[in-house]
Amino acid sequence: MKLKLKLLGSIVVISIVIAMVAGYLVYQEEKEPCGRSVWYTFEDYTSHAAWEGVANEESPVFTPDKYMKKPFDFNGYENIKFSDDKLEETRSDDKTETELPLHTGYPYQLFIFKITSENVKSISVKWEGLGYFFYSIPELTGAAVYVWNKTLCNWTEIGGYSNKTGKQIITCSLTNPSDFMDNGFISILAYCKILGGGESTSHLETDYVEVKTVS
Ligand SMILES: [Ca+2]
Repeated sequence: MKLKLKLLGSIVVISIVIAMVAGYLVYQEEKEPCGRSVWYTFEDYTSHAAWEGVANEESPVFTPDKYMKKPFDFNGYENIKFSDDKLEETRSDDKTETELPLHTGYPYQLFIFKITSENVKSISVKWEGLGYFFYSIPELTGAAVYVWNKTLCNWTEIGGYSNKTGKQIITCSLTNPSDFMDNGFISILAYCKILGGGESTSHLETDYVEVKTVS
């Protein structure tokens, strides 16, 4: 009788453990229905790359390679790898002397991320920075962020702002990642919307930029 009770007790204990493990596994399955998230930042700038330049057009019209004017240097990458109020600046008078008209245009920064995630279901982009002609006059501020859409062969604007002073954060989630991943690369363009001219320079500054993929 004692042996039977012991056996019954053991069966009950084992059943409870199995039920708990099964419950835990179901919970894990429900807890992560969206899969795995991976963040890409310029902490790793051997995989990703950034350039800066000054454009003549009010909005981007060329393919990403045309915006690869001046590569970021070490300090440039250091400034954009964290959201820490250390900003990398590009000014409208940063043009080389061979480019005319001198000191006129829209400063921009191009960020290209190499994405190694597989079966990507969505892409989120975050940019922190500012564009301005006069930092302290809201009417003279403005920037926009674009992502290269290889399907449309054009830049898709994912956000922008104007009439605000201080650092701004622009975020966007893209649910059709195949349009934006070009051979595993995503191109993001931050663009000052204020024309700089002569000695009155306009500025584009980036504090931080990141891409998150969900697979
Ligand atoms: Ca920073």
